[in-house]
Amino acid sequence: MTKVKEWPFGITPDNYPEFMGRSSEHTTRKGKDMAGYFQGTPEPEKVIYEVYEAETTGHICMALTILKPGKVGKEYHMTKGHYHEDQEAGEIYVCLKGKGIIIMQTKDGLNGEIELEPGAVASIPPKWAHRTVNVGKKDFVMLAIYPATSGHDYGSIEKSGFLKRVIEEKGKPRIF
Ligand code: PAN
Ligand code: ZN
Repeated sequence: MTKVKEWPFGITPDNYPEFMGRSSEHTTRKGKDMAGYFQGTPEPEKVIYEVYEAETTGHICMALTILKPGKVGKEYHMTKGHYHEDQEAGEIYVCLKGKGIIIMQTKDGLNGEIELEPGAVASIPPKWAHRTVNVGKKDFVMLAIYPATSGHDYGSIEKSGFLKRVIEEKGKPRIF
């Protein structure tokens, strides 16, 4: 990742667009970028989520994810999900806006989930794959903080998916 000039700053649910403007990488994931991830087929041009990343402080990266509300069939919008290439790299998520669920798993078959609402912080241990799901009606906005050396391994999830999916049933999220 390209290094941006370090600057002292605070991020709040209101001023996060400032971080978007100063980040060094911006990724937009549309339906066509996520073929095979959902049970159904997403509309190709529909934006599912955006990520703004920067190596901000020393060897720490920050990434802001804006996950749009919506579903593909009954399945809520979600990120691709990944393991970290560095097996020792954990991660902290801080929820700024919206309502989400992180689903997590290990290669040994353990799995778990954490619900996120504004102000909630989640700790993702090393070796746990993680995916974020927007189960609310508005944008889900969260900040991820992780070692700059983490790296992202998308391959195993792209191939085998997660053990669990999050769908809407009778107006509520159900994990199965
Ligand atoms: C996050 C994720 C971000 C997008 O910053 O990278 O939410 O999800 P995917 O990378 O799975 O598409 C993070 O976990 N960084 O390590
Ligand atoms: Zn991660």
